[in-house]
Amino acid sequence: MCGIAGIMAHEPVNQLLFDSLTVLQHRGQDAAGIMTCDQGRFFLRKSNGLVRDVFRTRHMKRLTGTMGIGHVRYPTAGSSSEAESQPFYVNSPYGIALAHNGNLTNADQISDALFRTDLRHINTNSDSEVLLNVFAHELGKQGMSLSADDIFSAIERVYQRCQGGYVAVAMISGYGMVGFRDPHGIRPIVIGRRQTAQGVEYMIASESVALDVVGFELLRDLAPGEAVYVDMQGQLHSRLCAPEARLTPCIFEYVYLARPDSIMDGINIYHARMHMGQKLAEKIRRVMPDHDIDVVIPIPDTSRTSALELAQHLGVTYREGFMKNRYIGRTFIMPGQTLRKKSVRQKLNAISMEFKDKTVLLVDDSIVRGTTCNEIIQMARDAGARKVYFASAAPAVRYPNVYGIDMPAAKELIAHGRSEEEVARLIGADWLVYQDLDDLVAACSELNPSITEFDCSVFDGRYITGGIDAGYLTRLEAARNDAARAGEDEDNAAIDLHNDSSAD
Ligand code: PIN
Repeated sequence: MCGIAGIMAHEPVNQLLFDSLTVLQHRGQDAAGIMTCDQGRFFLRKSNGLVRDVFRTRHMKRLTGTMGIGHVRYPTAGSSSEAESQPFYVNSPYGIALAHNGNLTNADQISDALFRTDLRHINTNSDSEVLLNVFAHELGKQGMSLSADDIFSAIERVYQRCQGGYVAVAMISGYGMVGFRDPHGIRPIVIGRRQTAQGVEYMIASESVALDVVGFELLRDLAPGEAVYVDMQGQLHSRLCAPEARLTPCIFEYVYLARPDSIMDGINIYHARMHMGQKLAEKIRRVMPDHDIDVVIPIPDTSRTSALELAQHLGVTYREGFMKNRYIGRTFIMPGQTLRKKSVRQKLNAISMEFKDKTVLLVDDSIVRGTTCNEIIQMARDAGARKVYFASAAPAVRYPNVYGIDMPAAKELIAHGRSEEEVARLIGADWLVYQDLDDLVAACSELNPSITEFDCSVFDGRYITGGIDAGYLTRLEAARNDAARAGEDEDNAAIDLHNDSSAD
C-alpha cells in the first residue's frame, strides 16, 4: 500500500506536496519522494524514512516549480531500497515521472516484453518502473508532439498491457500532469480543484484527506479505466480509456487502510466503520443472545469507531482499556515478523481496572497474522479479565492480497485453512466472532448503492482481475521474502540515478 499525490498549480508545489504526503503517511512509512518540474526540468528528492525526515529545508528549496508529484511507500513486491523509492523517472520520450500505488500482476511478462521488443531497460525489481516504462513506450508511439487524445490513446494501451490493481500520477515535461486508475478501480484515487486569483489549480491524490489539508475541494473519484490530464494551461481533460471498466474497489480500504476522514468512491470511511460495528452487534445478538459481556474495549486506533457503535447497539458499556504510545509506528506496517511481535507491549498498555474480574469483548478492525491479538489477549488476562472475547470488524483474512496490500504468504495468515474455532484457540480467546462478508459488503454499499461489488479477495480468494494462479502466488511470496531480506540489508541499493540523496 502506498500513497500518491500530484499538483498542477500557479504557485510552487513543494510545500503543498509535503503537506499532502504527511497526511497520507498512514499509507506507507518506508520511503517518501517528491519530484517537481520547473521550466521543463525535473527536481527529485526521495529516500527511505518518514516524510518529515526525508525532506529537509535544503531539499525543499531545490524542489522548485508549479507542477509536482509525490509518493509515500510501503513495499509490497520488490525491495525496500532507496533506489526503489518513488517517483521514478525516464528521459524518453519528453521526460516522464511517475508515482504509483498498487501492484501489476503481470509485471514479469511485461518486463520481458519491454526488454525484448520495446528495447527498454528496467533497472529495479519494482513494478512501478515497469508501469512507467510501458506508459513511456506507448507515449513514444504517438509521434512528435502530444495532444490530449494522444495521451489517452497511450493510456488505453497501458490498460490493455497492465493487469492488476493500480493507480498512478505522472508528469510529462512540457505537457502536464496525468492521473489514471485500473479498469477495475481497485485502488483509490481522487481529483480535486482549487480556485485562486491566478486561475484554477488541480490536484490528484490517493485519498480525499490529502485534498482537504491543502485547501482543494474534492471533485470526484477517478472512474475505473478513466484517465485525467491537466495541460500546461491548466485545462482539465478526461476520458474513459478502457471499454469494459467496472468499479470493484478494494474493501480493505474501508476496513483499515484509509483514514476515517476520507471519502472514497462516495463512501465516507468513518460512516462505513460505524456500520461495521452495528452489523457486528446484530450478529452477536443473533449468535449469542444471552451474552455475558460486561464491557467492550477497542484495540486502538482503527477499531474505535466500530467498537463504539457495537457497544451502543449491544447496550454494553464502552471503555478505553488500552492506552497507546502515539510515538510508535503502526505494528501492521512494520516489515519483519520479529519486530512486529516485539512492539506490541511497547505500543499498548492496559488500564487494569477496566479488565479486573470482567468479561471483556476486545474489538479490532481485522485479524491478519494473529500475532498482535494473541499478545493483546494475554495482556487483558494479565490485567485481571475473567473472560476475553474477541470481535473482528472484518471477516477472516484467508488469502493473500495481490493488488498492492502487504498481506503476505497464505501460510502467514492465521485464518488460512483454519476454522474460526481453531483461530480462537490459537489467539487464546474464550470466544471469537468475525464479521460476515455479506455484512461487511452491506456496511459499505449501503452508503453508495451504485457499488454492487468490491474486491474482497483477502476474504473470499476471488481475484477479480483473473490471471492469478498458484504459480503466481508462489512467485509473489518469494518476491516478498526477498524484499524482507533486502529490507534488513540497507546496502543493497541499485545504481540510484537522478536522486538528490545528499546526506542529512
Ligand atoms: C491497527 C489496525 N489494525 C490492527 C491493523 C494484526 C492485524 N491488525 C491490522 C490489527 S491501528 S495481526 O489502528 O492502525 O493502530 O492479526 O496481524 O496480528
